[in-house]
Amino acid sequence: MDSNAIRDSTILVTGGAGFIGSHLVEALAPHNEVRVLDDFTTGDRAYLPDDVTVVDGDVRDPIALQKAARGVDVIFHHAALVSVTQSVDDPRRSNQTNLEASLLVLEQARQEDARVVVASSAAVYGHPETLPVPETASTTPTSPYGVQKLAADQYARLYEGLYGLETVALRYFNVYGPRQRGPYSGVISTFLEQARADEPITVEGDGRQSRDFVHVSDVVRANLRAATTDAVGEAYNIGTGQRTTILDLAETIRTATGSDSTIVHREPRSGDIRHSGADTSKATRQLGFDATVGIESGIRSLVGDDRSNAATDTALEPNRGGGSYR
Ligand code: UD2
Repeated sequence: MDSNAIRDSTILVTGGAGFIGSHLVEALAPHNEVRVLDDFTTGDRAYLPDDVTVVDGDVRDPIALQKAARGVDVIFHHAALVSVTQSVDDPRRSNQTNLEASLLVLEQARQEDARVVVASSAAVYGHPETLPVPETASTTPTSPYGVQKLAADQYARLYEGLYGLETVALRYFNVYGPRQRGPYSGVISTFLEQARADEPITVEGDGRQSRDFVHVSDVVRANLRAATTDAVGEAYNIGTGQRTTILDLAETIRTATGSDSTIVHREPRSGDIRHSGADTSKATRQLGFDATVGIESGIRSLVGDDRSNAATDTALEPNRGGGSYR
């Protein structure tokens, strides 16, 4: 265990039964009293350790939030509608969860004098003006989702300045790992499913667009750093600093799975960002964070999961093998 790691604290994880939240809960639970607020629309109780307290409710509901947050030291705010497409289809609905609820969380944290770690996104940059993109780059989101994440990220900064609340915003690049699934999940889980079924792998556009894919175990480590850092009131890029094209990703997944899938091209996604990659030097300098899982080993470990047919198991998970979230 990292000597800086948070322990003996009372912690709320909103969205704690979801993809990123549940991995974080798993890392926190052995050393802290952990509560989870989740409405289980995409989350799953099976992901949660037995000794966490579950509040089954919507993060937009102030009563549920108040109940879950009473007496906490830290709130990790991961409840969100993560689909960019959904946010384009229904901006007001996604605004309620991604922005209005974030403001509720910050207000509740003021009541409790709790630190807040906000899940922000690379989507705040829109088409990045430089690559890799630093936190100081201009922020011109191309989707309601990006606007909502940017506003929540800015509110976090503002609450530190205005009210002295300890806040940290983590701008995740493209996160992948076990438990990422469903119609709105990312390209890696989609390609893996297609490869496993020997169905065509659907590359949107020419496939030469690139992303910075960061493994969920690294994202958990960044959260643990954010919980104890003195450098609050700041936003940090959380990525690997390495970019992979979608076409290379398709090939890597096809090879790793031994799949017979063909690679087919579809229409490019409208408004798709061409290239995205993190300058992570600020996180390195101020949080002591560096990603440890490269794309090839991250994919291999995911494929290993599939082969062993274990829905949530991975060598990179802390309780189930050699890896850890330190
Ligand atoms: C955005 C954010 C990411 C996160 C996510 C939440 C950026 C750079 N990234 O991810 O941080 O907030 O939204 O949803 O803003 N693709 C295919 N075939 C498929 C599926 C996807 O080719 O079957 C392509 C897609 O066109 C895109 C890339 O893969 O170019 C990544 O798509 P994604 O949906 O996994 O993630 P992205 O970058 O929209």
